[in-house]
Amino acid sequence: MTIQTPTLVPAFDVAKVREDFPILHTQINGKPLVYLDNAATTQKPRAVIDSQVRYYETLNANIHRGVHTLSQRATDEFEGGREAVRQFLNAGSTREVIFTRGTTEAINLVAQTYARSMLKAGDEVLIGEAEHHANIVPWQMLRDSHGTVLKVVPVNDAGELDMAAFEQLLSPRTKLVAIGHVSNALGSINPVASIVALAHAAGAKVLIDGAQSVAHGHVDVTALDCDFYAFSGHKLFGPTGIGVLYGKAELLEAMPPWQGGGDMIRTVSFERSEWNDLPWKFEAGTPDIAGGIGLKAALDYLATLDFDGAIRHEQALLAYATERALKVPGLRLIGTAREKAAVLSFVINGLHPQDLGVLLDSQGVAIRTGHHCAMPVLGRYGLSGTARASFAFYNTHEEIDHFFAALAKACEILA
Ligand code: 7TS
Repeated sequence: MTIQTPTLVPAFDVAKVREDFPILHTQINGKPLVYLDNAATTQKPRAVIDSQVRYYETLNANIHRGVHTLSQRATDEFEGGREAVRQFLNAGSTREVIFTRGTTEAINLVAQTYARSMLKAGDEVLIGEAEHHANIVPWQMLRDSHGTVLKVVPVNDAGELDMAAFEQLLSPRTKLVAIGHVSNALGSINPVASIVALAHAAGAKVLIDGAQSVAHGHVDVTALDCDFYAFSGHKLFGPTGIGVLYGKAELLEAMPPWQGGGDMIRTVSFERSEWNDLPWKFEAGTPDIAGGIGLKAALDYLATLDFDGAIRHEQALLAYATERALKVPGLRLIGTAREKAAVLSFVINGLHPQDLGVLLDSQGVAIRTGHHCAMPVLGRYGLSGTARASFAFYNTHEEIDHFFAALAKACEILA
């Protein structure tokens, strides 16, 4: 993920972009919606919403199995989604793009197929301290069933991965490094290119959890040279229910399938079955066809945007919100990494994050409160939850002003 530093370029036209997102013009509790929960899920542009109606009105048929025209059209569009993802990630081939339900399923796929077949008792899996539960629990399950060892790379007080500790923990026993690209609880951007290079030098493979990165910067899996990369469509302006596991073809070829059923086989007899080619070997059963088509619509939409401008705009929002947050009495920022994306996580002296969330909601402001499915790293800061505002390119400076006015009111009520 590359975030470029600002240069003299035209400003990103946020007002125009907001027109593309119908939900941004709704009222919540009688107030204009200020949607700052983008790390949980992003809103959908009209093009994505329309793609769903168009699919069910004009294309609906099961894919990969019908000779009839509708089935072929649906298949072409769904597979077109795969090609759009390939281009978006700069993967070498659509064989390397597996559709899943989301990041969680993509990580579980790697844990249950790659790791179960390639790792043996005593082999080590390295994860970061700030991982989402989706990148912790599958490795614990593997450890408990398989005897692998789970090791954790700590973060420093700012929420940055301790790279010296990472290098120390890497050893010939390390077989897999599973690391988030961007932390959902802290916003820290991990130096994934260095992590991949170091891990490869030690003989380990690397899985990157890209759930929080794809919407906030360019990702190039070929340049990164990562072995696996996972993300969710719904955090990238696409529908829920569809996500992606990118994997290097030679690894995917060597991995056994995980779910058995239709579409993932070439032949079946009662004695034995032969697996289908990549990527379908990992896609048993009817997939989320509308989801794949909707994800393509999201990627097509992003391609029409000034994405570099969008990223700069988001970085400006983050800088502005951070500056304002530091002036709020009693506010403590959780996650102050030098390289950060789109997340402002905080606590305020003695106030329960959930109370803040409820009072903000009553003023139309949507944030997330709680442990953000990252309990271990919050524990590191002695917390069980934070309030988290997370931004997308359609947010505005005015919305941040509104958020801080609502926050001041909430603090006044709770004081
Ligand atoms: N990994 C990271 C880093 C995440 O932030 C999330 C979801 C996931 C994995 C799981 O993604 P899913 O689409 O499979 O559910 N994070 C959040 C969040 O921060 N608030 O709600 C969901």
